[in-house]
Amino acid sequence: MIEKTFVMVKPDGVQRSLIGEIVGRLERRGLKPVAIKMYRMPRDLAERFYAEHKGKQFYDGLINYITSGPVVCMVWEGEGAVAAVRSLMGKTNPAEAAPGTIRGDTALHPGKNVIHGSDAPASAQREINLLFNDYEVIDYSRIDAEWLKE
Ligand code: IDP
Ligand code: MG
Repeated sequence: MIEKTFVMVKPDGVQRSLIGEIVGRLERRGLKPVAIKMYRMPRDLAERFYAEHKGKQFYDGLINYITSGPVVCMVWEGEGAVAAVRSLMGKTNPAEAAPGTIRGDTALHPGKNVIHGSDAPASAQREINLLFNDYEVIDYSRIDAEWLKE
């Protein structure tokens, strides 16, 4: 199934010059970027974005972290895009993330884990709607489309 997923380079990823590395890995996997923008997340939006974590011990730190600097917000599309990005990202705690994954290769602490990716198609849609207007998500085909499917 062709899906869209929401991906964000978190403030530490931007500060540590990992935007290109992350975009490159998603491109190389065969996923197609359909929206990209740099953004500074206001606190109220961060709270809506991470509403499911309200009340957890790491919540305040998480909101401070995600609003601490610019992020790069993106929508990526492709066959099974949600799971593809989750597998490229690696586990939430970089200490447990496999080598070869983005977190396993670039991060050390769960509170600074470089990248966000939606965990299901429904949350992807919710997150895309929070960060993008319809006209910012581009509908186009790429020349390699035939070479990415059976
Ligand atoms: P995910 O980003 O892999 O989907 P979630 O469980 O949805 O992980 O948590 C959202 C974010 O909250 C994580 O990416 C991480 O930045 C932060 N977080 C989760 N657990 C911890 C923790 O134990 N300590 C500090 N930050 C955490
Ligand atoms: Mg999550």
